Parts: sequence; C-alpha cells; structure tokens
Amino acid sequence: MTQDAAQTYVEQGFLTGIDLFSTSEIDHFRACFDELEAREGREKCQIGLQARHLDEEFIWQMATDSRILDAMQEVMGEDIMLLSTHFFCKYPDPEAKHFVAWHQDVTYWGLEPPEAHTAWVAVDASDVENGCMRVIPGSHKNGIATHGESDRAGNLLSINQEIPDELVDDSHAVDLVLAPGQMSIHDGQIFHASNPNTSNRRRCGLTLRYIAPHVAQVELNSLGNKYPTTLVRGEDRYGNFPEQHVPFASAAR
Ligand SMILES: O=C(O)CCC(=O)C(=O)O
Repeated sequence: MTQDAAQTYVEQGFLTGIDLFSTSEIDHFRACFDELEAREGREKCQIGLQARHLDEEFIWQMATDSRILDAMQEVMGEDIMLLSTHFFCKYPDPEAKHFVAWHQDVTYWGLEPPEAHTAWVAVDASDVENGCMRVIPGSHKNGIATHGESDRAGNLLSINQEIPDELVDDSHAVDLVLAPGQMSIHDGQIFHASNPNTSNRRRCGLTLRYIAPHVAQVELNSLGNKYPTTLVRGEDRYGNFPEQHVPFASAAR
C-alpha cells in the first residue's frame, strides 16, 4: 500500500478494491464457508456467525493473514489487536427485505476511545445488484452521530440501529464493488450501509475488526459481550485486554 493510500484513508475513511487472496485461495475459503453454511444453516449464516475465528480455523487464518495485517498496519499503526470477526451473508432476497441501515460501527461496541478499523473481505462477488457495502466518504470526521431505531422492517443490525435520515446525505455514497478475494477497509466511524440483495447470487463478506492496543472496552457491546481480543501484530503496551484468545497456531505475523 502506498503512502497516498494511507492519506486517502485518513481523509475519506475507507479504501477499496484491494487485491488480497488469489482465486485459488479465495475458492478454498469459500469452500470452507460453504461447508460451515451447510452445518449451521442459512438463517444463522446471514448475520449470526460472530467471533467464529475461535473455533473455525479458516476464519482465524484469514484474520491473521500477513497481507491483511500489512494493509491494516498502514492505516492504524504497527500494533494490532483482532477484536472480532463477523460474516455478513446476504442471500437472494426477491422481496428486497433485508438491508443494513446507515450506521457507524463503534457506536455500540463499548470502546474507549471509540476507534476501530474493519477489513471487509469479499468471499463472493459483491456488487450493486447483490447489495454491496456503501460508504459516505469523509463521514468519519464528525464524531459519533446519535443513532435511532429503524422504522423499516428487515434491518440486519443487532439492535435495529440507524442514523436518522436527516443526518445522512447519501447523494455522495460510494458502492464498494469487490471481486472475490478483494477487500475494502473502513474506519469505525464512517457512515455505511448496504441495500437488499436483489440478485440471484449470494453475497458473503467477512468483516475483520481490528483495534490498536490503546483502545479499551469499557462497556459490554450491543450483544452484551466482552470481545475475545488477541494481539495479532506488534506489541501491547497497555494491557487493556489481559486475556488473550489464540485458538490456533498463529499464522505469520
Ligand atoms: O456487509 C454489509 O452489508 C454491512 C457490513 C457492515 O455493516 C460492517 O462491516 O459493519
């Protein structure tokens, strides 16, 4: 990643179209996800697979891949903790019911300071038709917006949170179109959302949540949990998360 990309991230709050996994690598990870989906069922896989890097080795391998950590290092510094992982898998939805409302990630994560960074890895192709992620460039710069509840049924977010319409100017929203194996990175305070999947194709993305060690979890998150955080690169000089969760032998750091 170039210095320009890091600067763009500071200014825009996201980067997209980053080539990451080769076709054979992402085909392998997709086959692992397909197998997990067959075991767990689609209902669960839509948004119910959280922190499964703790028991599914392929997710741990993805989350600790040195190429992802290299990219994250450019935008957040050399000390990196994996906060959690979460699949967002949207299935063909002819009635266009399921969507992700405009929100900022760190709003209900209980972090202080409220700083986090997400790598969104495309397991399947992600495009406008199947409801790719959308962001509003620069919207991470104005602090945390007060979220309300969506009055539209089908919001996939954990507690139906939504930034009120009057605070969202989506006329400049950017669609993060990704090929399988590519990734985008977004700041935890950027306004982002996604539309329903109106295609006949699945849209599976793995979000990898990272924080720097100076960030602490001072409240439980919206699911009532403490994060199973792990140092995945560099040093932890703060000790905010004394318990380390290293479920599998580490990949290259
Ligand atoms: O994948 C999506 O559609 C939404 C992802 C998202 O909201 C997130 O990464 O926080």
